[in-house]
Order: sequence, then C-alpha cells, then structure tokens
Amino acid sequence: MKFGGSQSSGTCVETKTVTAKDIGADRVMTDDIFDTTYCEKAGPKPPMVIVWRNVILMSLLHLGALYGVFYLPSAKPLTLVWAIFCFMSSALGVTAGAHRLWSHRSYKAKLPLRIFLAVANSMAFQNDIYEWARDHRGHHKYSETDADPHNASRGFFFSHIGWLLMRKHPDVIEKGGKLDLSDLRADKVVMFQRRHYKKSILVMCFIVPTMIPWYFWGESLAVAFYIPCILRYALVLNATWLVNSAAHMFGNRPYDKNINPRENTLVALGAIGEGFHNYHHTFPFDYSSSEFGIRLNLTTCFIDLMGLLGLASDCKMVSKETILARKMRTGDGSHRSG
Ligand code: ST9
Ligand code: ZN
Ligand code: ZN
Repeated sequence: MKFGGSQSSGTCVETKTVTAKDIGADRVMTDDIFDTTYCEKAGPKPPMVIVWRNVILMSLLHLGALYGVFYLPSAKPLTLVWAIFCFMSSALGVTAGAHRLWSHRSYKAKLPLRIFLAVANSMAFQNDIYEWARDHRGHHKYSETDADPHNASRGFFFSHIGWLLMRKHPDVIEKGGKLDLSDLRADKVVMFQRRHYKKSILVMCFIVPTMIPWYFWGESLAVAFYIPCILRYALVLNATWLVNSAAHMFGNRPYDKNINPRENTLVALGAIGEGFHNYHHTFPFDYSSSEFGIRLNLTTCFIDLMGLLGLASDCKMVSKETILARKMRTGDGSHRSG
C-alpha cells in the first residue's frame, strides 16, 4: 500500500523521519484506507426500511432539547458550567477516543486514559466503541458508496441523521463483516464497555449529568435533566453528525479534489477539531486529523496534554513535505501557499 511519503511523530513523542512503511504497515490495522477496488452492485437499490422506533426517539430527543433551550435563562451558572463540562467530556470520548484512538489507531493510550475515554464515550451515547469504530472504518474504506454506513452521496439528511432511522444497506453489513477488528476485540476496555453498554449509558449519559447539579448545588430536576442531559446530548450528536453531512459537502479540498470530504472551519469549531475532513480522509492516520496541529483543535490539545502526562504516545503525524507534495498532486489549489 502506498501512502506517498514520509511521516513524523506528533508532539507527544520526538520527531523522526520515517518511510512510507511506517505510515501504514506498522499499524495494528489499515482498514481505514479507501478501497479503490470495491464496486457498487448493479441493478435497483434495496428498498428503504424506516425504523419507526428510532424516528420517534430521535424526534422526542430533539423536542426535549428545544424545550431545554427555554430553560437556559433559569439555570444556575454552575449548571451551565457543568453542561459545558459534560459536552466537552462526551465530545472527547468520541473524538480522542472512538475516533482517533480506536477507529484509526493514530496514537497509543495507556490504560487509565483508555478507561477515561471509554467512560466519556458512554456519556456521548453514540453506540459502543466497537460498533462506532467498525462503522467508521467502513466509512473510510468504502467512502460515499453503498458500503458506507452514512454514504453522503445519498444527501445531507441521510448522512446527518437519516442513516440512523432506517435499516442499513446490505453492503454495509457484508463489507463491514470483512473489516479487521481484531485490535478492538483484543482491547479489554473496548469489550468491557460493549458488554456493559446499556448500563453505562444509563449512568453516564442520563443519571450523572442530571443528578450532579440537583444533588450538589440544588438545581431543579427539570433544569438538570433538560440542559446538561438532553440538550447537551443532542448538541454533541448534531456536532458529530455535521462531520458526516456538512463536512462532506461544504468547504474546500486542498489535499484531494477527487474526494468529497471538505475542510470546514465551522464544523471544526463545533466538533472540537474534527472538521478538517479533506485532510482527514487523505491522511486518516494523523493523530491531529488536521495539518495544523492544535489550531481550532481542542482534541489535539487534549491528546498532547495526555502525552505530557505520559498517558499518550506514538502520535502519528504526516510530514510537511508529504502534505505539500500531496497538495500539489491532487489538491484543489486553495492552500497552495500553506
Ligand atoms: C450515533 C453514531 O449517533 C454517530 C456516529 C458518527 C460517526 C461520525 C464520524 C465522523 C468523524 C469523527 C468526528 C467526531 C466528532 C465528534 C464531535 C463531538 C462534539 N459491519 O445495526 P443493526 C451487523 S448513534 C458489520 O441492527 P440494521 C450487526 O452486527 C446514536 N456488521 O442494523 C448485526 O449483526 P448481528 C444513538 C454490521 O438492522 C446486524 O448487522 N444510537 C455492520 O440495519 C444488524 O445490525 C442510535 O440511534 C457493519 N458496519 O439497523 C442507534 N452494521 O445480528 C441507531 C451492522 O449478528 N442504530 N452490522 O448482531 C440502530 O438502531 C440500527 O443500527 C439501525 C440499523 C436502525 C440504524
Ligand atoms: Zn467522512
Ligand atoms: Zn475518521
């Protein structure tokens, strides 16, 4: 497999020049690299089967979140701080955890950090880490085809939330079943979270965000339920989904103009550093998910901090020469000087 150049380690370990082999071959898995050999099956597409239970639950969640907005003026300041804390924790459980660590293996994390990220991931309630990483590897490997769980060529709504409201395309399950997930199965933290997933989301996504403000500073149960729990959950979900929808449609393509994922600053802001999506699909193994390190990237700040504390290491990062060469070869010209 060719990755076209050299790579250096991120800020959490020393910089070194390495060969193309180091970019992919030494990783635990490479099933997040786009598969150019896959072809969608000819003939009519299978019928769309709507899952009404999910439609109802997602509608209730979003109505509840809207209701929460009206509670904002009556919330105690500490409750708002707590809601932001819950937003950040659950976001990190997705970005630094399910995404950069477990889906892409872009850095290594010691046990205490993996435990923190798994707990934070349960607060985000976006399917367990195993399922999330499996679907996400499929998204990279079969991007924007029938085998991509949130295939953006089916439109904004489908890639944003629609894919969670209907049965999956059979190719998602067929191709997903062939992905190498052995590293996930070997990770005790991932498998523990999967075994106890329902209990963990009940506690981390619903009970803890609601009970802490009520118990410790006497917030009303209604405010504590609708703001740090429901509104926060809906915001994290939508910030995440925007990476699948908006960042596959709006923005420039400085690294590869032949793919749809884009650089989207607004999404990067809301998704704590995950909006540099043209870069990310071009170099999925980079621990920053961006050319620009910590710029607009709280997730990279967090991983770097964990590196300083000795909890994260082996951060993979693409060298400037490789990035420049790739921009010249396949970019849309929008960053040529950058
Ligand atoms: C949620 C996930 O929101 C969000 C993920 C977003 C990813 C974003 C990535 C962008 C980059 C990162 C950015 C992060 C930014 C974060 C910012 C934070 C501020 N391969 O699933 P079933 C098997 S979740 C292989 O029922 P259906 C499966 O194992 C929200 N096999 O499929 C099972 O086998 P078995 C909350 C697969 O029936 C069988 O197929 N959660 C694969 O089609 C059936 O599985 C929900 O809303 C695969 N890829 O139903 C729940 N997939 O029977 C939503 C499946 O042997 N999910 N299989 O066990 C569901 O209800 C259902 O999955 C469904 C499909 C209705 C959608
Ligand atoms: Zn994508
Ligand atoms: Zn990814």
